[in-house]
Amino acid sequence: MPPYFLQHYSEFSSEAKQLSKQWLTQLILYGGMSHFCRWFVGRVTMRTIQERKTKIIMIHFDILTLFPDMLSAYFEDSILKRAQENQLIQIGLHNIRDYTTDKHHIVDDTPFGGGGGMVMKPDPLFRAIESVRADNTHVIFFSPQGRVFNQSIAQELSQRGNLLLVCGRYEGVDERVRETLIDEELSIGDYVLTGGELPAMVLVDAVSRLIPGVLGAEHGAAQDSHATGLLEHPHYTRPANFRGMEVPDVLLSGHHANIDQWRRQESLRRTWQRRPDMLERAALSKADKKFLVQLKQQAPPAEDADG
Ligand code: 4GX
Repeated sequence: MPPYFLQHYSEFSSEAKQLSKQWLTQLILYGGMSHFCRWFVGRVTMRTIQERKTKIIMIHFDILTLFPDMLSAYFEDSILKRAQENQLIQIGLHNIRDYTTDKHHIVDDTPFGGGGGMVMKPDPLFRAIESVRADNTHVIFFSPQGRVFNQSIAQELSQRGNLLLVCGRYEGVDERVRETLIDEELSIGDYVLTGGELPAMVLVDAVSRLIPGVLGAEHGAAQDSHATGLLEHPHYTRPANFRGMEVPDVLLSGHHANIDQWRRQESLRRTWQRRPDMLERAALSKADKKFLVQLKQQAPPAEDADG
């Protein structure tokens, strides 16, 4: 006994038979497709979750400062704002002054031993750090006396889940804060600033863009200069002729192998001319080394004005 809807199948006109067959085929096909789609979407989601698990899901920055407004404007800018909306990074701004207990909310005092300037009092900083940090928090203090921040430190820090950045002002902080609460002291370069706020912004920016998903899918951080160990090749956009200045022919050729080779060689040329020290740490192929030998025969870096 066939199912009810097929009981009268033999009585269908050939046209109707044809039509019902078509519908049935479509039904099976679409059913199969939707099943496949659901399976596929599931697979992609699974893979994304697995990839995220092996890397890092999100990084949480806390920043202690006397001037939180200086930082909030920057973090509400496009890329870092989107990263926060997408739950890839979290940024907590905390005013050190909120952790004072005295009537006048005083955060600084004159140095023991005399001399000029002011020193940040230990108590507000102790209270702030102890209340904000978690067990796994890495506490960073900015000063010119720290290890000089670079791309590999940014990479290292991007593997951590919780960073607490302490921004000092005045002539410095009470030494007991450093000794007791600071895990690492960093400098962003050999010059003197008025506070740790700019270094904190620099660190958050450099570390955040290494978190998968913060930059667009198209532009990952993997191709960065410093990630590849070389400086970047020159870039051009339209027009091909701007005030008589031409774009190199190879970039207009559409020949991708040649374009890749040109870019690689210009990277090597730039690095050799401007930062020869970086070549010692770069990962170089046989072809790269051969090209460098040629370059070095042509001219030493200091004498070569520009490429
Ligand atoms: N890279 N500064 C910190 C306050 C201070 C003074 C003495 C400790 C001891 C800087 C830099 C920097 C200026 C931030 C002094 N803290 N920080 N500030 N360069 O110059 O990170």
